Amino acid sequence: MINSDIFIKELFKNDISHLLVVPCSFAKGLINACINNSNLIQYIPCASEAIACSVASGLVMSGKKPIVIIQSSGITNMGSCLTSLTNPYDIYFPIICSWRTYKEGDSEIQHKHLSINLCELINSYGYKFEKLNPRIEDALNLINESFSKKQILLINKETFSSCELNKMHSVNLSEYPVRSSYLISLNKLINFDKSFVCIGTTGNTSREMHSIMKSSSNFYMAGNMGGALSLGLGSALAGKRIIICGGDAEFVMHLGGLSTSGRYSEKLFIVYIVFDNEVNKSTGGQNTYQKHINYLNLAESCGWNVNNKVIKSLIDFEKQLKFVLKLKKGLFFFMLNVIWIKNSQDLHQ
Ligand SMILES: Cc1ncc(C[n+]2csc(CCOP(=O)(O)OP(=O)(O)O)c2C)c(N)n1
Repeated sequence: MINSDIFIKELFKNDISHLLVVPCSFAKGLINACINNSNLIQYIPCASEAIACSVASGLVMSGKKPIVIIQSSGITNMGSCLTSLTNPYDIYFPIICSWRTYKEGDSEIQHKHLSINLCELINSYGYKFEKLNPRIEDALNLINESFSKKQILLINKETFSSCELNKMHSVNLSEYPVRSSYLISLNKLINFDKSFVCIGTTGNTSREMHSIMKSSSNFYMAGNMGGALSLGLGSALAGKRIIICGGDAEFVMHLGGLSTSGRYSEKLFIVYIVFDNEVNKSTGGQNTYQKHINYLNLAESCGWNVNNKVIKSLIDFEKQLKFVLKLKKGLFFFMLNVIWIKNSQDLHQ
């Protein structure tokens, strides 16, 4: 096992300049160590793996030494960047990728295919793969040679030691309601009305919905991060009344879904509820660092009807939702501040 804190300091000594990250719980220790030491190496949270890869390319082209950290489920998102930018233009940088395993009944379905086919996929992108050796010197060698070799460095759950995030970097949302209380209230308001289909985004939102909202016509998506809104758009185009519940990190991964759906504001019924807990709770609680985003303005400018403020209480939520659920058509965007419960039983991804 590599000591995450020591490793970050060694990376700094090796002139690594930036870590571009879409979190995975396997890399949580390394990510936390990087955030704790962001005075040494700049931590760049990325909305998607495609973005991480393009930003890293720009950094390399400008003389910097970045490292990308992602989860195997996100390697497909990088495909275009790898095959049409880094490969043809010979741009090299280390990509650390957690290799998610799959065990029937114990793992999320999203990991099934790549648990077997990851290496083949990497090769098909024109890359080689190496397992990141748990000896620090070997790992550093692999990192350094990745600046002149197209290779992806695979890690498992045990590669990096855990590392607590310093208090100054953790998020405190204690004054907000818990997400599950909103979901209970949503379930009550739709009252088993089968004309509504609720869709949950990957991670803890779907898991909570599954335990709170049992309706079999709902769909709780474990995977396809960033795609819940577009999935809902498809069902709405087919005539369904859609309610999407999702996280703030999921929301930004494929933001284009907002502009595509906005075109149909007069014709379809979709309610999109974003639960902003300011973190990637499902992968270990890393801050999303998205305070700069005005979600409501963004949705409005894409053609969605928005509340004029972020919802912070259950009473407000129920009042607004009751009104909207009576309507026949329209795209309605709700932004809610929620807290996550630290000790809830969740399966980190
Ligand atoms: C393409 C892809 N990249 C990364 C992941 C790993 N992942 C799963 S859930 C998640 C974070 C979700 O955060 P958010 O949407 O804010 O919801 P929360 O977990 O906070 O409830 C990440 C990064 C993934 N499943 N798929």
